[in-house]
Amino acid sequence: ARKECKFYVNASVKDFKNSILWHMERSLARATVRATSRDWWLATAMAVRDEIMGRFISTMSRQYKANSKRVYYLSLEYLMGRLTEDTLTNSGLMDVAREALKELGLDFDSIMASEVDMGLGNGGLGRLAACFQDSLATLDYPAVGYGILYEFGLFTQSFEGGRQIESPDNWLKFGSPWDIVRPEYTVKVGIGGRVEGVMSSTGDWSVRWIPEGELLGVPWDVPVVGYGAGTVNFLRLWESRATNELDLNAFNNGGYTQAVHQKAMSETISKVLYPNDKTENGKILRLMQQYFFVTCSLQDIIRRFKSLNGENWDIFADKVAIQLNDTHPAIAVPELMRLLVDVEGLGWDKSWEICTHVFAYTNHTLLPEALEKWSVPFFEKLLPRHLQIIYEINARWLSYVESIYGRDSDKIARLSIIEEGAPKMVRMAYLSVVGSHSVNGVAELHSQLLKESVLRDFYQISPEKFNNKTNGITPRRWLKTANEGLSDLITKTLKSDSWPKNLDELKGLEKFAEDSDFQKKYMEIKRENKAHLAKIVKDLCGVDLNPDAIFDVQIKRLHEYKRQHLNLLYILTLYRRLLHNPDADISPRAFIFGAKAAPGYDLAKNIIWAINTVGNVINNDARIKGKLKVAFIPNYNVSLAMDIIPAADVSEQISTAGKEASGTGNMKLALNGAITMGTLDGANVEILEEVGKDNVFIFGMNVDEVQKLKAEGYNPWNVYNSNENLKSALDWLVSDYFMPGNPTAFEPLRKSVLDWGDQFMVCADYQSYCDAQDRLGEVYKDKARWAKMAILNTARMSKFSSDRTISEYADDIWNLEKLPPRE
Ligand code: 26V
Repeated sequence: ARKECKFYVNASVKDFKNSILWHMERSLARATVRATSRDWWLATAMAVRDEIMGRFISTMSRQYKANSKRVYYLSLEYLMGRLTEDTLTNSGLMDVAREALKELGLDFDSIMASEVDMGLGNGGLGRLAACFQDSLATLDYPAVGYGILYEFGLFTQSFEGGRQIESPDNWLKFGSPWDIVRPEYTVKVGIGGRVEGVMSSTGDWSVRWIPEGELLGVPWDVPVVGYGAGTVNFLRLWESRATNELDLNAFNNGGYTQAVHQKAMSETISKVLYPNDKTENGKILRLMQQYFFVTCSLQDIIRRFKSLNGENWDIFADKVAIQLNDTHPAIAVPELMRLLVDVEGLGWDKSWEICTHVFAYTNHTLLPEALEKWSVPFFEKLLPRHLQIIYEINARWLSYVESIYGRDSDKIARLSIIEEGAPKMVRMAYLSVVGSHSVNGVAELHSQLLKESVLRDFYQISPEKFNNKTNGITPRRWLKTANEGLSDLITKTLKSDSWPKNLDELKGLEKFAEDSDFQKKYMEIKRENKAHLAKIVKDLCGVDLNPDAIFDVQIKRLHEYKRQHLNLLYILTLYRRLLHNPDADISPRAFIFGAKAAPGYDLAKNIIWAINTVGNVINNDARIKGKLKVAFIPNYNVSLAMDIIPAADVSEQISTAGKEASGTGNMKLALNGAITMGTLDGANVEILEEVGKDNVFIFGMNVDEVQKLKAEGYNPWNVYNSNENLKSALDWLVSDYFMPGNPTAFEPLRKSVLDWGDQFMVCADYQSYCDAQDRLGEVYKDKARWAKMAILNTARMSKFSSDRTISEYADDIWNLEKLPPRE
C-alpha cells in the first residue's frame, strides 16, 4: 500500500490560478500584460498565504485553548532563505502552483527566483534556528521563535578583481508578503538610567530601575508552516521604534532636531545584523540588540502566561520553556529575574527557582574568541539594574562553589561569572550555564569536548545539566524542495509520500544501491542537477563547468579553522601535476566555493582573493585541457545552497579536528548524495558512523593527535621543508605566476600557515588530504562504485533530520507535548 501524508489545505489548479489573478488585480493593481516576474511571485505568495491563514488561526486558538506548554526559541539569527517555495512544499500546494503558473504561460522557477532571501543570519547557527522552526511546526509542537526584524540582513557579496566587496542587503525595501505586524503587542523597553530603592505597598524596601530612555518593540509575525499544514506556528520578530512620548517631550522643550535624532537612535537597534560570526569586540549597539529582543520576548511570554494563568507563578515553568541559542540571548537570565523580582514582586529564591527551570542553553562553538564577554562598565551604563542582579547571582553561585570546595581562590576565580581584569568582564557563557537546567553541545564530539575543556569546572559541579543534541536539517527544504528530481525518484521507489516526515523510510533505498537501473536513474538526476548548476555558474562567474567533471564543493562561512586554504593547496598541487604531465589520467574536477568573509577579517578576505586569482589562471590555461576548473560563486546564501547542494559529488568538511562544533552543510550534502571528504570533526564523526567507512573519505589528525602535536611543539616549517609538494605550492602562491607585478599579494595567507605558527595545522594535514583527494579521484572512475556510495549516503542519513533533533530537545530538555490538530 502506498504511504500517504495528510495535508490540511487543498486547492484546485483552477481556484489557485484565479486567486493569483485576483491578487494581481486587487492587491497589486496590475494588468496581467504589464506584470513583472516580481508581481507574479507576489501574487502567487499571496495566494498561498490565503490558503494557510486559516491553519495559522486554528493553530493559535488550539494552543490557547489547550493552555499547553510552549517552547520559546530565543535567537538573534534566523537564516530563512526564500519562504514561498518552502511554504508551497509544506502546504502540499507545490504541484497546484506549478500547474497554475504553467497555465498562465509562466516559468515557475524564474518567478520564484524574484523573491529576495530572508537572510537574517550569518551561517550555521542561524540556519539551524530556521530548520528547527520547520521541525517544531511539522511535529505539531507549540512553539514561538523570537528574534529581531533586521532592516538589513547579512551583506551582499560581490567580487572586484577577485576581492570581496560588501553592499547592504536592503531586503525589506519593498516589503514582504510574509510578515504581519501586530501593533497591539507592542512593548516598552528601557535603557540606561539608574537604580533606586523604593518602598513597596507592603512596606518593604525594594530596588527599581529608573531607565533614562525608553523605546518600543513592535512585533512582526512570520508564519511557519509545518509539513502537511496541520500546525502553523510563527516567528515573532521585533522592530525597534521610538516612543511618541519621547519625541513630544524633546519637541516641547524646543529640541526638534534632538527629538528626530533620538528617534533615529532608537530605530537603529534593529537596523542591521552584525556580520561577524566569531567576534564582536564590545559594540554597545550589539548589547542593546540583545537586551532589546530579550526583554520584548520575555514581556510577551509573561503577558501570554498571565492572560491564561493569572498570577499563578507556581506553574510558570510548566507552561514555559525557553531555549537560548548560544549566549546571544543570555541577558534573559538577569532580565527574567528583574521582571519577576522587581516588577512582579516575587522573592529572589522563588524567581531563581523559576529561571533555572525555564532556561536551557545551547553552545555552538569552542573557539575561545567567540565566547562572549561584556565589560562591566558597559553594563553599568546601559543596564545598571542587570549588573546588580548578575552580581547577586554570582555571589550566591560562588558561595555554593565555596560550600563544595572550600576557599579555593583559584577555583573561585575560574568559576566566577565575573572575570577579573581591567575592565572586569561578564562571562556570558557562565551566566547561561548557571541560569539554566540544561547545557547542550551540537554533536557528540563537541558535547564531549565542552565537558573536558571550556565548561569543565561547571561539568564537575553539575554533570546532570550536560547533554548532547546532535544537529539536524529539515528534509523538506533540503531534499523535497531543493532536489525535486531525487525526491520524485525516492517517492516512486519507496511508494511513499511520507518520507519527508519520516526520514527513516530512506533506509528502504539501501536495497537498490547496487541495482544498475536505480543507479542509472539516480546518477542521471545528479547529472541534470549538475547541468543546472553549470548554467548558474556560467551566469554568475563566467566559468564553463563540464557536468561530467567531479563537482567538488566547499560552501560555508570563510574561516581559517574551516581551511578553505587547505583545499586551495590541493588545487595548486593538482594544477602543478597537470602542467608537468598534461596527459595525466586524472578525473576532471570542478572546485566550487561559496563563502562570505566577515568584513573585518583580513586573512579570510585574502584567502578569497587567492582562490579567485588562482582560479582565474587555471580556468584560462589551455594546457590543462579543461581538466581543472575553479568557481567561486559570489553571494553564497540559502537560495544558492539549494542549487549547489543537489549538484555536488564531493562535500568538503575539512576543519581542524576539534574546531567545528557540528556542521550542518555536511548533512545537507550527504543527504543529496555527495561523498564527504572530511576530518574527524563535529558531526562528521557521526556521519561516518551512519554511512560506514567505505562511503566517506576521512583524512588528517583526530582531536587527540592535534592536541598531542600542539603539546609537543608543532612547527609548520618542518613539514614545509620536508614536503616538496607543499613547499612548491606555497612558494608558487607568492611568485609572479599568479599575480604578475604583485607577488606578495598572498603573503598573509602563506605567513599564516608558516611564520605565524599555523594555528589550524594546515601544513600538518596537507599530505594526508592530498592522498585522500587522489584516492577519491581514482574511486570516481568506477561509476558503479561511486553511484553505490552516493545512494548509500542518501539512504543512511535519516539520523540527521532536524525532526529527530527536535524530538530529543522536546523529550529531554523541554518536557514538551505535541498538540496535533483534532479534525
Ligand atoms: C557569534 C558571534 C559573536 C559575536 C558577534 C556576532 C556573532 C554571531 C554569531 C556567532 C555564532 C558563532 C557560532 C556558530 O555559528 N556556530 C556554528 O553553529 C552551527 C549550528 O550549531 C554548527 O553547525 C557549526 O559547527 C558552528 O560553527
